[in-house]
Amino acid sequence: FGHPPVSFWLTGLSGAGKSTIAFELEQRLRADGRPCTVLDGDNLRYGLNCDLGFSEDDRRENIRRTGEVARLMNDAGLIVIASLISPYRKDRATAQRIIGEDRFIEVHVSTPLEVCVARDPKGLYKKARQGEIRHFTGVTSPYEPPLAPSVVVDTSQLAHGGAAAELHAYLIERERC
Ligand code: GGZ
Repeated sequence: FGHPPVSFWLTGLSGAGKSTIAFELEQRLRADGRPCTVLDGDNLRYGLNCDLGFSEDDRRENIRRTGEVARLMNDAGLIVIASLISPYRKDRATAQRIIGEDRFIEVHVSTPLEVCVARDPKGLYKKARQGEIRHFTGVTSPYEPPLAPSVVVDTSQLAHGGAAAELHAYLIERERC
């Protein structure tokens, strides 16, 4: 291989399938023998980002820190798969600037809100609608879709595992050029 490691940045609503795609892609890259790691927003909030909530300022800091970690990991030779709602365009632009334009791959996990609400795997949409969770993305907090993502995947339109396969193929194609 010997290609400089990239950072996939998966953005999309809660329940869109970001974490599932991230861990499936990690498995595929590991099978290729490529060092990689997942930076999952929800997981990072238990450690590195446990002091942060969901206000606009806290999300900005969450994304900035995760971008800095992604950069360090890329520098150390790992492919990074970051999966965070990252709802604000300006915060994703910050992550891109930190990581480096040439190695930042923005992926919009574009599963529609109504599908995410119907899935509601953790019951969070229900709670948000009942007013039990504040600033919930898609309900009481905005989501700004990327204007020019490198890849768009909608898990409601793809077979199981299809999105990770698409991202895997995207990277192979990109490295062929
Ligand atoms: C959005 C929330 C909220 C609010 C808790 N808004 O689907 P999940 O549960 O497992 O993952 C979501 C996670 C979002 O963390 P991120 O670090 O990705 O968000 S951001 O990039 O916007 O900073 C969701 C859960 O946390 N969760 N409260 N109010 N998601």
